Formats: sequence, C-alpha cells, structure tokens
Amino acid sequence: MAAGVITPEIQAAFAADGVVKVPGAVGVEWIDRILADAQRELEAPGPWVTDTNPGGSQDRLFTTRYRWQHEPVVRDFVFRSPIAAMAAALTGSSTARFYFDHLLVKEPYTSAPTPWHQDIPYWPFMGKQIVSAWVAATASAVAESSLEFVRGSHLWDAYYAPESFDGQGGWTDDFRGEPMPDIESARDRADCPYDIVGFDVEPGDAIFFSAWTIHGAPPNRGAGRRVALSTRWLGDDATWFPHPGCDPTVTSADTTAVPGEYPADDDRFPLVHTRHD
Ligand SMILES: O=C(O)CCC(=O)C(=O)O
Repeated sequence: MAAGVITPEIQAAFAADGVVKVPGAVGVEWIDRILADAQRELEAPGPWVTDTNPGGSQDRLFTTRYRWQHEPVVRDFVFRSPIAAMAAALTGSSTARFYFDHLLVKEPYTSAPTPWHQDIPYWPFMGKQIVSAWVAATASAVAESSLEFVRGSHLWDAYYAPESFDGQGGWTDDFRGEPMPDIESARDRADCPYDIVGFDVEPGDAIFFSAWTIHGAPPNRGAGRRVALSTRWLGDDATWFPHPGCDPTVTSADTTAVPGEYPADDDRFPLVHTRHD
C-alpha cells in the first residue's frame, strides 16, 4: 500500500520540519506522461498561467494550474497515483481531498528564483493538515532550481503576504499582511536565524511540505529543463476560508463550501483518499 512507505519516522520528520523528501514516490510511467504534458502546455498554454518569457527556451519560469478537470494526465495522476494516500499519512489525516494541480517548469539558465513564500496565504483554506506534493519529473540539484525550505517554519504561526511568482511584486493588490522576511539576504550571514534545507531530486521523487512551510527555489543555473508537478491536498482539519487577495481561481461562487466549515464539495474538491484502518 502506497501510504505504507510513510513510516512513523518519516511522519515525525514531517511534523518537526514541515517538509520531507520521499525518494521514488511515483513510478517512471507517470514521469513520461508529465513530461509530455509539460511540453504540450509550453506550446499551447491554458488560462491560469504565469510565464516570465513566453515562447523562450531559456530563462523562463512557466507555471500553469487548475487543469485536473479537463487534462487526462493530471486527472489520472490525482486519482490513481499514490500521492493522495501519502499526503494524508504524513499529516495523520484520515482523508485527502484534492485542491489543485500546479505544473512548474524552469527552462535552462532561468535567472528568476521562485520567491520565498508560504502557500497557505494564497489559498482560501485554513488548517494544519494541508500539504503539497512536489513531484520531480526531471533530475535537479538545488543549483538547478530544486526546492529549498526554512525548516520548522510551519510552526512559527506566521501568515505572510503572498507575492507574485513572476517577480512583479504583490500577488493581488488587496491582500494586507506582514511581508515575508528577507531570507535570501540573511542566508549567508553567520547569525542567519533560518535553518535552510534544500533537496536534490531524481525523477519520481516527491517533496511533501506543509502549506505553512516557507519555501522557494533558486534560479536554474543548469543546462536542463526543470519540470515538477505540484499537487495540493486538504486533510480532515481543512476549512473553507475565502479572504481578500487569495487565489482567484476558486471563489465562493464556484463551490458549495461554507466559510469556517470543512469543504465537503465533491465536485470542486474531490475526496481522493480515505484511510481504511
Ligand atoms: O517549483 C517551484 O519553483 C516552486 C514550487 C512551489 O512553490 C510549490 O509547489 O508550492
């Protein structure tokens, strides 16, 4: 059983650090499909895209999201890969509902870092059992833009204002919140207060992280394309929390979810995994 690879030790590491890498979480059959899907998206992008260099084959950060309802590769991955069960097991949740998919491509020699951020302020949810699974479809070391994390930051009780991934500043104009600390400038200081950890990855490795954990990625200094599919999972304690400035792709108009309550909307946030004890 897929969730079985999530041992109590891995669970404990996730609880303490807010992030864990699971090597070989998904098989090669998924990787080929994700890579082909990424190529198609780069050539003919859908509606929810950020792109720092449209059409470019270098120096380009491209992301697209919310495709599970119409893209077979993403849909299959969400419903048939072992990721939902692993996400639930990591947070101790008995269920995993799906929130959204996010394909992230960094072409070779992309100078743009992925800014340091937390995911939770971008999203119309509250809860501690909300987790992302970033599955690498290409090998990448940290210098080739694999992810970095501020270990333990999910426990800070902080909720920082979101930023745009294309380096254009605020995510939306109407979010009011505390700015993200300048982690990048602090990291080389002897008295750096942040415990920064990065993970080199091979295709099929998954990095699971809490929606509260601060993370980012350096520029892609390598000659290869970096591709990852990040999927977002809601655990038992998730509640619907629409707020000014959060992600506009799912709004209260799109869902039967009720503010402050568990989002039992099977059409919008399908129940993908239930633990059978
Ligand atoms: O792939 C990246 O560069 C960033 C990924 C990320 O921030 C996420 O999956 O939440």
